[in-house]
Amino acid sequence: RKTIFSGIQPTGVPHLGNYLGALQQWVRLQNEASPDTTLIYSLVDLHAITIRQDPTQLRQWKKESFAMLLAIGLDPKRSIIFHQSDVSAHAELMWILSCGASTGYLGRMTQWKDKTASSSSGSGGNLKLGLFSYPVLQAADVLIHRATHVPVGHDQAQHLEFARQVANGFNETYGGDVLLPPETLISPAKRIMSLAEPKKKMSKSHANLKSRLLLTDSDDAIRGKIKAALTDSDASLSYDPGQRPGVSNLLDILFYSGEMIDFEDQVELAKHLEGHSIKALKEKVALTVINVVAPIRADFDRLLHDEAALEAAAHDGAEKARKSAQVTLESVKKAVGLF
Ligand code: AQP
Repeated sequence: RKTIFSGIQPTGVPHLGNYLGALQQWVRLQNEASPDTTLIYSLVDLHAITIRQDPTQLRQWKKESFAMLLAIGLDPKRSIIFHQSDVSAHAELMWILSCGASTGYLGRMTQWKDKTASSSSGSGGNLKLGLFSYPVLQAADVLIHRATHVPVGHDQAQHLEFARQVANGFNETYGGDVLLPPETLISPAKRIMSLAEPKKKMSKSHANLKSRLLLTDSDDAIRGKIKAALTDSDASLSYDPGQRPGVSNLLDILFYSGEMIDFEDQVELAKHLEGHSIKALKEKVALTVINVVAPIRADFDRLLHDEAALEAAAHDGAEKARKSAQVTLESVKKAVGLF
């Protein structure tokens, strides 16, 4: 039996990168799952607070992100959708696992090294413990539900490898098969890059609002942001992410937003569009993105206004997730000798 688990941080309205890189796959997995597959999707708010958040803003983002998961097509009757902090077993298991997690290994995680390198002190003196131990919480998220398959973006593959090591380490230490090492399902979509700085990834929390296409953006906003997207002075079209990151990002967006059905890859798509100006490419990308975003936006607007239904769905999801988590937490506590 399969159990699929994945999470997204409620650190803002999800953008097209989140959708093409992760959320779209969550919906596909749900719609193609056999009846005995369990699907669990979490809004990982405990991860969100590894960076300081404004409480009012966080509450709002949690609500909006929940509505968005429904708007993209996740069905709360089929998938368990819940706020991570509603299920305290995630944090409890994290503590137990962190007692066996090596700080050396955590310090070698690419994301931590990147953050350390970019922190003002350079030595990580300013960085917080929660950010350092983030992969342990991520391991707990997956292991607490005995996930067999975890869909993630390329950047998360290392953290999943860590989760497998944590599970195997725990089983070796305490005997038996208490924790289940999960398999990684890498999303087929590449990272979508920022429209303003195409060498950086599109991100929810970047200060520049024009750098991302939100799943709530109006048609005009989408057209405007894509029109303003940074490209280069070469008037022709070619796919070359290293040399031409802006144009290549637009081709990636086009490819993963729907055009991939007809083309082998982005190089072939670029060839097909030979002779188009950058302006014409941008218009085509905008139309394609509008086709993806408009129905999601309409559902989102409707759902966000039905607070009672949203709360009921979150309550129901939390209850189911608590039940799923309880089974693992009890066997872990027993194995460790906590009862
Ligand atoms: N630009 C992207 N392209 C493709 N996939 C992306 N993901 C994020 N950005 C892109 C994927 O979305 C899922 C959920 O992401 P997350 O919220 O858990 O964390 P994140 O990767 O840190 O996302 P953001 O948007 O950049 O948020 P902030 O700004 O808060 O850090 C993941 O599967 C991720 O791979």
